[in-house]
Amino acid sequence: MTELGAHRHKSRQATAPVCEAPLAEIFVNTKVSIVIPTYKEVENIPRILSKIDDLRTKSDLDCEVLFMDDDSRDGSVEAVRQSGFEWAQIVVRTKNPGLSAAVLDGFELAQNPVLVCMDCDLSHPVEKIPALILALSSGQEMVIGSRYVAGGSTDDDWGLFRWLNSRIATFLSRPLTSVRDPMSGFFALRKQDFKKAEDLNPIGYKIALELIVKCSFQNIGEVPIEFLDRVAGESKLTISQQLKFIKHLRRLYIHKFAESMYLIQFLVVGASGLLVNLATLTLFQVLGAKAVVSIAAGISVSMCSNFLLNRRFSFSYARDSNILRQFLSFILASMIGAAVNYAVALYLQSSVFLSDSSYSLQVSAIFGVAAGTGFNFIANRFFVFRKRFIRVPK
Ligand SMILES: Nc1nc2c(ncn2[C@@H]2O[C@H](COP(=O)(O)OP(=O)(O)O)[C@@H](O)[C@H]2O)c(=O)[nH]1
Ligand SMILES: [Mg+2]
Repeated sequence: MTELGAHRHKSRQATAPVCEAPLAEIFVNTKVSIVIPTYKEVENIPRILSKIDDLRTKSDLDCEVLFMDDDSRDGSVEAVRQSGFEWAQIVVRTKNPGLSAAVLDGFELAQNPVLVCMDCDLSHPVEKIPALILALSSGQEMVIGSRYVAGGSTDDDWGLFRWLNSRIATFLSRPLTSVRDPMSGFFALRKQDFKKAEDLNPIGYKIALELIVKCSFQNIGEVPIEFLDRVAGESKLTISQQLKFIKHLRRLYIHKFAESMYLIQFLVVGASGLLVNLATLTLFQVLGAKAVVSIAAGISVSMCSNFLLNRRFSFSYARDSNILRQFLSFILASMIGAAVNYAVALYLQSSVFLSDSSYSLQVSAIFGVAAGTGFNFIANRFFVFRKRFIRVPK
């Protein structure tokens, strides 16, 4: 394990036993399904098959290969057939296209207890598959071929943009996992663990990250890999895929930090309401409106924007409910929230501080705002935008 350079990420769990068995012994009992998502990879299919064939011969690895192709119609099907390898098959998908969906379908179809996912473009070194399996057999729940642990690397001609992109994506996923390279498309796990995944959502490109969060893996190993740029064919990673990543991240955050995510989004919306309030107020002022009108306009517009943003983001699960009913209860909750704010501030000022010592009014007001916001959050979460449970008729 150590000599293979696998790095462990653990959380409060006992250290997995280090496996000392030689490769061949491990492979006697390990059957592997290699799942390769493909879209227009006709040039790369024979190359990766020939590398996997070499590996099978050298290491006695018993594996099947499943190309999960999104109807490329570029000769990929023929390329797999012509290879003559009975252990390789291609599945042509015509519904629900997408890299992650293709990988998940492949994992469902896979016949063997160990699953490996890798790209077809030879960016991921086939020779590292044994190292992934070895680390898995030493007790890890998932093992990732990693560019960002000691010994790992990306191709030298990765442009600054691509490097930054990958690094920023990894940074944004940090609260979800301590894995150094959760964006990697090269990883191994057990089929039985994959089956435990809750509520998998095959959005975007980052299938490893999805599995790490949805399978709640605690014990993940990383094996350094040298990531090579593709030589043939083109990358399918587009700007729209990058935007999907933000959506994907938000869903994973909500999955992992459910209640605190509602609160964080509610507070961000509240802060945006302050900006909307000030902008509206200033606009009315510039247009020559009186102060009473400008202030009222600021409050009204920001309440509407807060309502709409909370409905769309903070409590998006409730956005199919009746909007008018929600809006009226939102106004009611805000009014009660304002009263709570007022009462707490007044009580502190008159009964606790008992004097007008320096800044006591401001301190009272801050506690008032905190109490009002807390009330507003609870009222919104459990009353205005409450979850509706639909009773299933018997
Ligand atoms: N089935 C399927 N495979 C895809 C799709 N998009 C990309 N792939 C495959 O996923 C792997 C990684 O894609 P690639 O374009 O190389 O992404 P990059 O390495 O991030 O530039 C390759 O094997 C692609 O052929 C898709 O929409 N469907
Ligand atoms: Mg690639």
